[in-house]
Amino acid sequence: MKNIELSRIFEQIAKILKIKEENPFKIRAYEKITLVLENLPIDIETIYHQGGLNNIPGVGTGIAKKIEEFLTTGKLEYYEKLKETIPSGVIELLDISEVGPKTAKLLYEELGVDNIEKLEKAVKEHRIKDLPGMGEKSETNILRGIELYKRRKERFLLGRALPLAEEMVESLSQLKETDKISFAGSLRRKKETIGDIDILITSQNPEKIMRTFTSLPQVREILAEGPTKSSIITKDDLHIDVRVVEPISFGAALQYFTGSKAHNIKLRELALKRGLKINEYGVFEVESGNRIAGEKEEEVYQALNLPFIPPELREDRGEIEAAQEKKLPQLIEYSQIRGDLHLHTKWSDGAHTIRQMAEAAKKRGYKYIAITDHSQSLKIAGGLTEKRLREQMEEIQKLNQELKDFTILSGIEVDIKSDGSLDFSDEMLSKLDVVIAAIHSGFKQESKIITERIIKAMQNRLVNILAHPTGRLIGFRESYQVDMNEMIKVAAETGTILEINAYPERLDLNDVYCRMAKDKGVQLAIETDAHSIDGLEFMNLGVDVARRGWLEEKDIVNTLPLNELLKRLKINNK
Ligand code: DGT
Ligand code: CA
Ligand code: CA
Repeated sequence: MKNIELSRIFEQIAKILKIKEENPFKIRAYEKITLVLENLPIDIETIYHQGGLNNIPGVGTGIAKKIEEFLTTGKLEYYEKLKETIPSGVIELLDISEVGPKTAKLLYEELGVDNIEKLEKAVKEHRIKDLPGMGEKSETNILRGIELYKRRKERFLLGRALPLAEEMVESLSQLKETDKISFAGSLRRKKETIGDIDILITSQNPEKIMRTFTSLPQVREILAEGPTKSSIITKDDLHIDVRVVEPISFGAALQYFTGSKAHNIKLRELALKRGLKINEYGVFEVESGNRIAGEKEEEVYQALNLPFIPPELREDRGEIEAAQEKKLPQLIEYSQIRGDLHLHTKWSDGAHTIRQMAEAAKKRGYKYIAITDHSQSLKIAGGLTEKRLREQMEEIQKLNQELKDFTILSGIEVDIKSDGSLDFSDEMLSKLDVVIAAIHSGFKQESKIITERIIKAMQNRLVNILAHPTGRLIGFRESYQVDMNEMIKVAAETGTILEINAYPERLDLNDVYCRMAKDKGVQLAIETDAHSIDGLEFMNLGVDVARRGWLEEKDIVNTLPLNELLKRLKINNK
């Protein structure tokens, strides 16, 4: 989705104009479009292709042209020119949420601060508090802003890191010197964001591996290069560590470097109680010093009389205790997914036809999909009126007669309006196979109001699934202030299925809430919310989240065969 990227550019434009003390109305227009884009639930590219830019509130001809330019060329001439009119470091200062344009200008003019490093230094030397309008509190705030900025820059979305890392592993595994190779660290645990990428290799020729790794075309900067360990930064800003270990230690190293740290600490304590020592080289008897495991990762757990613990569970959230009691969950696997229940098409804001989506889904081995376009209130997304929805249902019926061994379900992503009522009559909703309800506005309502609003929608017996339940966009937008205990309780009472939205920036519900939901007997659906054929690919990210949330096949409704799924959707316990 280019929405966030574009909104950042317009935000920057507004800020630069502010530094330059330009026309306030012009600045206001850019601020407005920033906000609109940030909250736009639909892909701006889709809207553009459907000729709908002018229907977006706050988009006049000038801004529409700029959006078009950015979408077609990947650049914005006006912005590039504007940036040249002030030192680039001063604009960088604006990336810190606590530094506004006025402050940036002040810092630059009074103290010569023109980058973040200098800013941090100035704060720490308490040179800021005495500037006009500033104080000790400003220094604390700016310092916190710098921390946040650094953290945001340091972590990558799983969905972005994974393909890049896979490409890197692919390159390295093709070397004839590479024997075994695996990810470790947070990437192997499939955490939603990744700090750095850890790769382990066994080889007879570590030097050759190091040389090849540090000279791969993806490398921008070499941070460290040693005989068995190197670190680099890629052109996409990813930080990658590669270690070559002895074959006899590969399992122990994999276990150690997969982490998490908390899991490993717990495991080491357990080992010590049994007179054993675990480290990245193996498992050893403390007294004799004898090695009893290390080549295979399973052996490390076996040495402690534990079954293998899947990497996704290794967070010290009770997995070691569960393993001791032989109560580890049988985690859901991608191959168990039989269909995708949240898809958009050209009928609203998607890029492909129903037939194209169905054929792509069939190719993935699915048995069914649900078409769930937007409802009428969402005009900018080309939301369907009741009439259009009926026409769509007819088209789906016809397609189903043609398709063999595959079924398209008729559904809708019905908008939950600001008072919790739904965008269609019960009469209309009752004709559909799948009803997904979701919020697309009023994200900032206070907790009590937004909780009641969502609950009201879940209590409608025709609502099957609640989509992207918390609304967060990782690194960009916080969750709604919804009371999660309450939401999960009502989902359990009403039989409402909660979505795990597999879109990389969403992953919503997250792992922790998934587990909370499961513990209360709530079922979930893993859905891509795809707006194009490519979007179907993110299903595996949703499965990763579900696995981190301890979910099993029985917890996920889209593992059911079609007839059972239809029964489940009808009953809904309501
Ligand atoms: P990240 O990179 O921040 O997303 O998270 P991780 O978990 O990949 O952390 P990283 O890259 O610093 O280290 C990889 C693994 O190595 C970590 O999960 C556990 C292990 N490890 C690193 N340092 C220590 C340590 O001081 N003690 C123990 N027990 N394990 C460590
Ligand atoms: Ca890491
Ligand atoms: Ca690391």
